[in-house]
Order: sequence, then C-alpha cells, then structure tokens
Amino acid sequence: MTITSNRPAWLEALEHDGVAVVPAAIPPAEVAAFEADAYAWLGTFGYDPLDRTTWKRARLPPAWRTGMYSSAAHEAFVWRLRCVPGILAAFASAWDTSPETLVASFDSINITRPLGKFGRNSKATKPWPHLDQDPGRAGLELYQGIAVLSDSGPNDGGLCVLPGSHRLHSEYFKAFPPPPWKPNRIFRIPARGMAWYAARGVTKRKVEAKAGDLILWDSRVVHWNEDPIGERIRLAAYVCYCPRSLIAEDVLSKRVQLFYTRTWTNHKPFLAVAGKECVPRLAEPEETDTLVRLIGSSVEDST
Ligand SMILES: O=C(O)CCC(=O)C(=O)O
Ligand SMILES: [Fe+2]
Repeated sequence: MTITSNRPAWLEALEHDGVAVVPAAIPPAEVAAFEADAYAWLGTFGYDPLDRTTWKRARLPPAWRTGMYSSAAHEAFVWRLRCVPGILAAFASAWDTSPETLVASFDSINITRPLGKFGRNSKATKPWPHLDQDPGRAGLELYQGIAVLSDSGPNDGGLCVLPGSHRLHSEYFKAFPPPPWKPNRIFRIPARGMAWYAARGVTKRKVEAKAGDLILWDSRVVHWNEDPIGERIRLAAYVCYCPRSLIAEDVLSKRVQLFYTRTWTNHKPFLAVAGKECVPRLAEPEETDTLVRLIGSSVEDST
C-alpha cells in the first residue's frame, strides 16, 4: 500500500535539510509591484536603476553589508509584501499553526547592485557564515525567511547555507562552547567551525530560486549570502514570523510602540530589539486587520 501525504515536499525539505524553497508563494503582480516600489524608494535618494550613471554609493541610503536596507522596514510596499497570504500560509505550516496567530519582524529589504563599472566597485564579498539564533539556545528558535523578488541563479545574489547544519547545532556548541550572547548580534562561524562541519559532510549550497518564491530556513542552519556577480540586481525582503504565543506580553506592547514610531527591528519577532526610526518616504502602511495582527496588537484591541 502506498501512503500518500498532503504534506508539501518543501516541509519535508525544511525538516531534513533545514532549508526549503516554497515555490510561487508570492503572486507575479506582487513581485512586479514590489520591484517598482523598491526602485521608486531608492529613487527618492537620487538613484535610478535604469540609469547606471546614478549607481553611486553616495546616492544610496545607509546599508548593512552591500545592500540590506533596514530603513525601508515600514514602507507601505514592504508591509504589503509582509501581508501576502502565500507567505503567511507557508510560515503557518512551518510552525504548525494558523496564519492568524502570526506576528512579524520589522525587517530589512535587500537591493544589491551587481559588480562592475557603474555597480558596486568593491570586490565580491567574502563568505560570512553565521547564525542569527542565540548560540546558547539548544532547540529551534525561529524559522527565517526570504521573499525572493528577483531570480536567484548561480551568478545572482542569494542565500548560501550549510544544509543539515541544524541537526548538528548542539554537537557544534559542545565542541565550541559559545560565549554569552547579545540578542541583536549574529554569531560568526570561524574557519575552524566550517572545517568541523565539512568533516561531517556538511558543505555549502547556494539556494537557487525564482522571483516569487519564498525561502525558509531553520535558524540553527549556518548561512550567509553572496552578492550578484552577473548583471542582475538582487531584490529580496527578509520576512520572519512566529506565533504570538511565543511572545511575552511586554514585548508585544513594545512591538506596537515600535510600529507606531516606525522603528525597525532585527529578524526576531519575539524580541523587539529596537533599531533606528525610519521615515517612510513613499507611503505610510495601510492598517489592515492583517497588519494590526502582525505587529502584535490584537484586532479587537485596536477597534
Ligand atoms: O541575504 C541573505 O540571503 C541572508 C541574509 C541573512 O543572513 C539573514 O537573513 O539572516
Ligand atoms: Fe542571517
């Protein structure tokens, strides 16, 4: 007898490899709208993606690494993406809950220019393998996500992972006991750590995906990103949600405050680590019921 399961293949991959691509989680119209708005947002700083003579660092807002912009966290177009039903449904399946229970991070978007005369003039960035999960924590902390908004093939910018490293997490930190950690820091895996994983058969995979896909990974998976080395600009958004039940009441209230002061956070919805205030430059987000739930306020409270 063949046992068939309704479990999508990507959920199996998420469990086994610690990383999965959810195909076509974002409708093409949303991808196109995000792209147009992301470029319009950069345009408010004097940058025009169609005119490579404007591709100057001095015209761009402050970024983490080569293209991660936290200051877009509360733009209407970023919130619209955070509310896409396909993204919420995928996170809900990963957490084995319903979409209505989820609370979101106020995270960055990624717009990374390719290398070249009018693009980045830096060398291709070196790998920066890390964990966002607190290294002192043994079990799964979070599912992390990337809404892929431009195709991500071998020469494009994209996520790199050590598949299966989530299953070695506790063993790794027995071999390399972690120092006390701050909640807003990433934990870098040094060369000797990468050699430790390689000795166990765990080696790099570049996660290839199409615009509209959603990448999900277990926060115990070692990861980093690669900048584009081809012609295409990388467009992505970091999306992260966890069930409201994992968030303390005082953190929920702080999150609501952070939303109304338009302050960005890191990937972790259960921490509400405040970044800087960001002034929406294109449009303020529309406070739909979904948005109100995702900031951590209950819809009943807000009416
Ligand atoms: O840009 C990426 O692909 C990964 C960035 C990262 O480290 C993260 O989202 O936690
Ligand atoms: Fe990360």
